[in-house]
Amino acid sequence: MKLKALALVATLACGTVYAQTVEIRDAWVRATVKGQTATGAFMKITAKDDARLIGASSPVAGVTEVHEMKMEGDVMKMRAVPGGLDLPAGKTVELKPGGYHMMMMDLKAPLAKDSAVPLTLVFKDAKGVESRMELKLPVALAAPAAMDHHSMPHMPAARP
Ligand SMILES: [Cu+2]
Repeated sequence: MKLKALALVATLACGTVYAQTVEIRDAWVRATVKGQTATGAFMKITAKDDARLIGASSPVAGVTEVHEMKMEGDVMKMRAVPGGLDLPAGKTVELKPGGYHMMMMDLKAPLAKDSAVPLTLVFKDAKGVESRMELKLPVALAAPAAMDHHSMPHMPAARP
């Protein structure tokens, strides 16, 4: 069981997914428990040319939205990012706990640790052309430490 999980994480950590001009790294979804109906997905997104993340969907969730967390007085609040998330050319935008995140709501079933969740991202480039990217995200309890490339021992056998 442990070995299988490690292999999955290593594959995703070493693999990089490209749409035309967008790179996604270190993507993961937070595991949920029974009765929990929402969770967050996190990743690093780098667009080669100016673009915008305008939507997302997943078969495991009724609604998937890009959210941001903001302090309002003493209260941490989150809301959908109006018009989508700006991806300035060459700049890595990080979706992480406490900041921007992909909110997955109306979950149809609990997301078990070490499973994988399909996620489709929809981007719009500066010319208004939309493109889709299909991802498969590992489900974890917290940001997998192995996703830090620099601290990860290199295991050639585990590479795709
Ligand atoms: Cu949210």
